[in-house]
Amino acid sequence: MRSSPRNVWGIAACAAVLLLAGCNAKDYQVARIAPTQGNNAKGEVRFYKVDGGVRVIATLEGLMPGKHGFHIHEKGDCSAPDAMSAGGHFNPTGSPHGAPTAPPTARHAGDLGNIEAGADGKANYDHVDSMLVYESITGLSVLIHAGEDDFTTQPSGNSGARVGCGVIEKPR
Ligand SMILES: [Cu+2]
Ligand SMILES: [Zn+2]
Repeated sequence: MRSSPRNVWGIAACAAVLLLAGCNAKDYQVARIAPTQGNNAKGEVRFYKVDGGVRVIATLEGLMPGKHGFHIHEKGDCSAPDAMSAGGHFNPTGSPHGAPTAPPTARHAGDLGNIEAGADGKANYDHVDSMLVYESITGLSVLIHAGEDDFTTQPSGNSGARVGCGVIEKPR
């Protein structure tokens, strides 16, 4: 099988994680992001278990330039054309919406913040989240929004329509 640039990137990311935390070929979970109706967002979000939490590495394309709300949602269901089937933010602690840097009492576990696309519509994200529990996210969804998450407006940061959605799975 031909190796696409994205696969090469994935191998490179795994090698980078290997240096820090150990990494074998299947030691991560992945959400393959597909566009909702009328949008073009696509790409991949990987989750690695690391010391101090979960490392989230995303590579996306097809976005409008600028910031986009980026969250884990509570239902692993991207079937609706607007992805409303994915439900609200993953919030096992019953906390208000907030920034990923906020304490657990002031953010949803699924609040990953914003992902910022350049003029070419491509976006990268690489952060270790200290609140996420690796074992708890399988079967949930990752959503990309049309607008910026303001970290303040309840219950979801006023980040607008859902432009991309993917279910978190073990790689096959
Ligand atoms: Cu969201
Ligand atoms: Zn939230």
